[in-house]
Amino acid sequence: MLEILDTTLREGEQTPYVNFTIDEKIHIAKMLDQIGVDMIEAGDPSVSPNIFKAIERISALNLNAEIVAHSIASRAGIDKAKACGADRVAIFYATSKIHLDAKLHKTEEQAIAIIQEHVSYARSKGLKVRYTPEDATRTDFEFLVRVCNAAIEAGADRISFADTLGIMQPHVFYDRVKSLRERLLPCKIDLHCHDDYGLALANAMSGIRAGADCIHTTVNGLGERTGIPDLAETVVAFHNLERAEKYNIQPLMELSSYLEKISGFFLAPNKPITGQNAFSHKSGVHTNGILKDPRTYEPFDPAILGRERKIIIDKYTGKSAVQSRLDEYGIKVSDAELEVIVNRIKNMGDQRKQLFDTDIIEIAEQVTGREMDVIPHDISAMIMLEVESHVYTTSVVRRLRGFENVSQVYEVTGDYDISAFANVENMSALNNLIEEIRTVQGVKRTETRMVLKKYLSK
Ligand code: HCA
Ligand code: CU
Repeated sequence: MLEILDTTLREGEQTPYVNFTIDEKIHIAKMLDQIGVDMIEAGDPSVSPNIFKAIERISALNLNAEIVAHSIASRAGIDKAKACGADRVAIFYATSKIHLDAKLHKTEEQAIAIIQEHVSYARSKGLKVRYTPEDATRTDFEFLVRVCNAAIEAGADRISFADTLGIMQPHVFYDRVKSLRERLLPCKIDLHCHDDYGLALANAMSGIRAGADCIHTTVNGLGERTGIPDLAETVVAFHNLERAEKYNIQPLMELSSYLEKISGFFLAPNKPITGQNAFSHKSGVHTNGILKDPRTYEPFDPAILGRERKIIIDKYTGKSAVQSRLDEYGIKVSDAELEVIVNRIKNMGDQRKQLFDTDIIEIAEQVTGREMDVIPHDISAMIMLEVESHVYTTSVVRRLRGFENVSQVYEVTGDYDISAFANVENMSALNNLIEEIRTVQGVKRTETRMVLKKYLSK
């Protein structure tokens, strides 16, 4: 059965400019445990005192997940892994010729001796041991098998087959993992696939098919350079495509948004599963299909993630989508009026980027000559923010831009430092948004102004 090791707290914190506080790490670990990941790689305790403390606190939580500390092959590092209370130490030592020659200045025989010595040392301390041949996919295969079997003989019960540079392709990786499985002494095989060519999850899935046991993930695909497989994509892909259903899907979205906020590392809208556009439909042909039966253009129901589908109204929109939006508001129009409304929307879409329900209602008013007594479901609001004097305004702006509902952010002069334009579905969403904005570090005070009527620029 598939296993997942999430390494947001170790590999994820190796993302350029991303650092977590201890409390943030504890929150992440608890949510990962709710999702049901099998192992949490919580950090390398030798890197900094706070990383040590974070692993110590996470180990003390007694989560279901096994807690793994990462370490280079050093006795001091292994001692720290033991001292912080981790269940397992993951010792990494590179095995490719380029790493041995240029970085470690060791021969293959010396490398084997060092690895065996440190695996045995960690075992003697009562730790479970994973051994990672770093840069495994560029390592001579015969040597790789020898090193891994030496580590297993010394007491490692897991090997992490690391595609450190993300150079594999699914069919090549499949063959490699299959041979490795055949040639290794009994052990579990982890797959640590980097995403340099955008193939990380595809490689990992094919490695599991070839007989490996575990995939390494991070929330939002964080990690060195382009990161590793995203936790949500991995869980949902296995759940839907492979019927591996042991993980809890519902908290994935919340965890992804939480990571966006605390890391300042924002998802591209077209990112699968958790991206803003993952369940949005635009062209007339697509929206018409979706309105008749969502299965026409949705690979699965967004409700499994607690998400909703969205129909975008703009110049690509056809009559059926506009009619259904007007129906939502109880606005009745004739066929001829509908045609004019759709044309106006197309013209406006040609000039502007985004149409809100306020705009659509206004167009309906203009076309029919009747005043519509309806309140748009989506509410526009200006949120004014005062920033603490010791905080860079730009750092708050950066966080604000990560909120899905905040469309425009301005740094301004006057009593407030920032003005943000938000568009939300209803009052409670607006309330939540303001609450969340207040938790952003450096925000001292907010004032919200609801937009009653909007006048469109010509
Ligand atoms: C690195 C190490 C590593 C280790 C992977 C693992 C890699 O930062 O180079 O221990 O499973 O990608 O090789 O992240
Ligand atoms: Cu890595």
